[in-house]
Amino acid sequence: SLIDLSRKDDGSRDTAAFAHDVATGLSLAQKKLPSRYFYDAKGSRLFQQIMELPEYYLTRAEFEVLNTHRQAMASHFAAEGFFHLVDLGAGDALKTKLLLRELTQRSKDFDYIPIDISGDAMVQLTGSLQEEIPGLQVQAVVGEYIQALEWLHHHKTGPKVVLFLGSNIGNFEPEEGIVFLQRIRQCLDPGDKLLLGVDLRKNPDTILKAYDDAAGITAAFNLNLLHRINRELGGDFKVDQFRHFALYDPQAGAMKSYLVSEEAQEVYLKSSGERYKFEAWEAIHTENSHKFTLNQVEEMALLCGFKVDTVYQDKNEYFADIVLDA
Ligand code: AVI
Repeated sequence: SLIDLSRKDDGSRDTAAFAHDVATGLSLAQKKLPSRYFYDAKGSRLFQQIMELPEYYLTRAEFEVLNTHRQAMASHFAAEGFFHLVDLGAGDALKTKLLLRELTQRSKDFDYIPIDISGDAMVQLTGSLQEEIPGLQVQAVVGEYIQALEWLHHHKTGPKVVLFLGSNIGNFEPEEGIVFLQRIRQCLDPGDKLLLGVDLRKNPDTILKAYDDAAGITAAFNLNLLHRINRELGGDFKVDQFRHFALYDPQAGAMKSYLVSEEAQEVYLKSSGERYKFEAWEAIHTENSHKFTLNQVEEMALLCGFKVDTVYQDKNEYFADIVLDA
């Protein structure tokens, strides 16, 4: 079964919020668009391809963390009887399946609640889990993180283990990330746990290449946002006049992505009835992906009412999955 929080009562999706955010972002002196709008059906497929790129080390590194430490994690989570395993931004749950298999082999004393903004992804995941792990109790939820957390708070009592994997926390600005972790904490009781995946600081060359791959998949992923605006908001972006540009700031630990206009041009948006002017080489900021130190995570956790319990890492120490206790 699937709960869709992203549909309004009449069944339509919320394009009003998208239209509002795009109009606001394109009106700023330094233009920006929120990265959460990357993930329409096409964008979600491109992100799947990114996760298979040789340069995008994050997914492989986290897979190694979970594969190496799945037994320890499962013992940790399943120690005290029934619990809800909540997966924020589950996607295809390729990594979570390692844990799910480990947990089902031990006991069936949990249910799995994958949450994702992509409805397509949740339909596919529910299907694949029925085949691969029959008997697993699954309740998929389609919605934004905050929406989903509120739903969780009202509908699921009992112990919870929340997974927030894939360094999704890195796509928040630091202050927003803290507010977000505080909201997760408000939905949890003492004894509940959060498994937080974070991409760690490393050689800047390695990081930069992960966001500027040779095959141009990340560029297509970034540019797809303009196609989406054209399609859903009646925009007339000439997408081939924009290019993907990525840079890494090693002091801030911030990977930054932009779409740069190669020409002076104007773009019209039907949804707002406005024209937006671009100078030649003017950029739209589209995404930050923050890289962390373990000390930063510890500080952040404390600020949000969590305590670091266990840090699991891969051999290269590229990535960490950290158990935080509520
Ligand atoms: C989803 N998120 C953690 C990815 C990241 O690494 O920031 C999104 C992404 N953007 C470009 N490549 C991947």
